Amino acid sequence: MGNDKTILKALRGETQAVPPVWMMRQAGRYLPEYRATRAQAGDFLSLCYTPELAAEVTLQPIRRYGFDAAILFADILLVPQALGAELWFVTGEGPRLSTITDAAGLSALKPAEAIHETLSPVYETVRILSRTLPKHTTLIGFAGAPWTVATYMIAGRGTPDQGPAHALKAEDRATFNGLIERITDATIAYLSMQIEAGAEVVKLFDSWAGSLRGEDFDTYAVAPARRIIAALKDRHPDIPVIAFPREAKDRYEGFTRATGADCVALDNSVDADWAATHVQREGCVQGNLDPRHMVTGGPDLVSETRRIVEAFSGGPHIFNLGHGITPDADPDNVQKMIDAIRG
Ligand code: 1CP
Repeated sequence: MGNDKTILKALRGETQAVPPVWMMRQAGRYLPEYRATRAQAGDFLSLCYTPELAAEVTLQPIRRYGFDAAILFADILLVPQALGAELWFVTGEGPRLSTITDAAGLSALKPAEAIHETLSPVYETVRILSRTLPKHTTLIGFAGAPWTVATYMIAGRGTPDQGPAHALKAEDRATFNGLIERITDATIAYLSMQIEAGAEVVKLFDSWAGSLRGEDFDTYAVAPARRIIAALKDRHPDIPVIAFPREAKDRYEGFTRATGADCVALDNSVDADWAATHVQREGCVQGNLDPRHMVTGGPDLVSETRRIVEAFSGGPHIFNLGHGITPDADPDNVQKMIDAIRG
């Protein structure tokens, strides 16, 4: 069952005349129905932890646009919270967490196996979705990659250059490595449970991979992804994994092979023709339309969409944006993008 789903075909390496499409942050504030459900939930974390409402916002973009995949509605910062960090969201600013700055902070965290107590509502959201999604729609689960999650746990917030995480790495390597290891173990446990609940694909978001250079990229972007993917493949050999080492630049080349991922997601700084030659020959690629086209629309949106479809037409491709759609996007532009792909 489900083997002819377009997303799964692409992830098995099939080239398709019309690429399947979904969008990062497709359930989000640009949609009036999302804003209404979010208001009903009261706040962002209540939305994440109320399975009926999280499932509802996951389904909204599927109903409106008929995307080929739905992505579980949750957040990468739920894992730090499940490990014992404090997490809250400041309206108009973003997430805040208690910080980990030394060995004592690391040892105060809960063991990786303890995360399920906090995260069980997320698994219930996955179960609801696997019952209610249209038969041809693929359900994608996700987690943050260890480096990206660590940057938030160390700084307590999003940072432009991930400075506090780089500083801890330089000054207290043992604590830093211990944190990466704890997040890696928790991520394996978390994604395994999402798969057991019904996720058909999982995606690892390494949004800040681009600030890792040289050997650090191998140690903190490649190696944890490889370990997570190997552990998941061991338990669930048929579940494909999408890796997103955002802003990895030339390190996109070889990432599929080095990590065992089935697909690499490309941000919008990567040239599509370069990626078709250097990345797509190793496997499926996903991406890479600049999300600003969802705000500006017009003829550029259509020509850029067609250019990307054309560039990747010689191999397996899942159409997506290079990063999440922004709250100021026009919902009509999303339909124009889909029409340009399927048209
Ligand atoms: O006010 C709101 O409604 C909150 C906005 C929002 C949303 C819609 C946040 C806060 N998280 C989410 C959902 C979310 N986050 C999803 C759901 C599924 C979907 O794509 O539709 C996913 C996959 C994420 C992943 C996520 N959260 C990432 C990785 C991807 C990326 O965008 O780079 C990151 C870095 C986060 C942290 C986070 N959560 C929310 C915000 C505003 C941020 C970024 C904070 C920062 O760096 O300052």
